[in-house]
Amino acid sequence: MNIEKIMQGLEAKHPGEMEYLQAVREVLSTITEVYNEHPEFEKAKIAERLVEPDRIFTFKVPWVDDKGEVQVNLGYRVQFNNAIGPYKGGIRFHSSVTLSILKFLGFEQIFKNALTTLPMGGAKGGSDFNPRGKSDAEVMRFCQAFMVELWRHIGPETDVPAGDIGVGAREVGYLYGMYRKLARENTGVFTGKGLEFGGSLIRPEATGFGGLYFVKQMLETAGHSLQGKTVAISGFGNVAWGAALKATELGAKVVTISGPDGYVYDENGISGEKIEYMVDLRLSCNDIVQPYAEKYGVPFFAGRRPWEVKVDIALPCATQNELNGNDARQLIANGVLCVGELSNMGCTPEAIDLLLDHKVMYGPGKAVNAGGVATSGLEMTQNAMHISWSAAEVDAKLQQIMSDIHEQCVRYGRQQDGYINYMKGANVAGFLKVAKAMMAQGVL
Ligand code: 2IT
Repeated sequence: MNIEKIMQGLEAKHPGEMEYLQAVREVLSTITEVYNEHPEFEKAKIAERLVEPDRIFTFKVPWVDDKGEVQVNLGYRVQFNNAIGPYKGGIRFHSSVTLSILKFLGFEQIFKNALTTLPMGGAKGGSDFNPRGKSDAEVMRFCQAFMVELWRHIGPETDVPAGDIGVGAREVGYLYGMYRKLARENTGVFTGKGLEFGGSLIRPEATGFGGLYFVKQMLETAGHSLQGKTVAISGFGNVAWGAALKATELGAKVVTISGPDGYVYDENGISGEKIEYMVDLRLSCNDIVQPYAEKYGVPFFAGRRPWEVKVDIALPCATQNELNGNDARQLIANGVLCVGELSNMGCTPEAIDLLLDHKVMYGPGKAVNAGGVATSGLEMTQNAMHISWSAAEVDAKLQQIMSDIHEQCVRYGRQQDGYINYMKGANVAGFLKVAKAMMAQGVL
């Protein structure tokens, strides 16, 4: 594989799409070795075919705000690859959303979904709509306007969206409601739905729970345990909440959460009702964590990130590129054991290189946060069977899936010296599954 040639081609066609190019380069550079062992991949131009989405829908989303003013946002759905199953991936509503962001997320989703062992292809969608400060009625009108365009492109066996940043249970409810009305069917085309209309138990917790099951296995494989470990978490949304719950349950102590305004340091541990308070913070739609510091009388560090705190485990749970080279250097200097990405592409390439060079355990988002979409896959199964499983059944399946993902990473990522390069392991395992499916189905 000639990576530079592929990258130059992509840069020329998609100039300035930095996040997308970053995600593609990371995957290609870790799969080169295995790619070159399969001359049939090169002949079939698997890499060149994999890096471009199958198709992208871009649409206008006009809606009326509470003052009666007309607002216009952009909406997208990137259907990246459906070689192993229907397109599957979340919808992100955030002011930072661009095509580059959604293409990187859709690309990552292909490999993540392949790792889950379930039949799901890769996709992502979203809008530059900013939910911050919006009323409930505005969110509803926006979701309905978004779905008026999107509904034609999705379906239970075609493309199954879910939540992501800015899209939680409330938004999924409004989006799904409009889909159901327009399509005149109730087939569960969204995941992350409310329990009353086809949602799965444990789906809200799944990304965080799955992440901690994975981190637990990473630690145990290296002869450590979660018991008594200190954990820095970034973000305060759904993923951070689930991670804090499970980390605490497994005996670790979570000492930070963060928002765009800064981070709070709670040395006594963020547990019990303090974790539930994170939900209030999120529902207030102000996108800040400072009120936590005021409520519980703990320090707040404005404009700073939690990676400067001395901890055993760092879990980025907020957004892409939220842990950079300087943050990694600080964590390493403080003796960090493990960095697990619960956000997608949470670490910059420089941060990853530093962690790998210093033999810090590093779990990439594709593996660590795959429990969310895996449980979405379980929601699809329950909908297709018209049944619902108990929380214990779903949790047991989630644990099994995270364990299978860990095993795949170890299989393809273990180095001669015993160190496990989870990034390489996850990329190679995910890639091989998709590449073999593409080979078997011909040039499409
Ligand atoms: O990044 C992700 O894996 C998600 N936002 C969840 C996607 C899904 O379809 O559940």
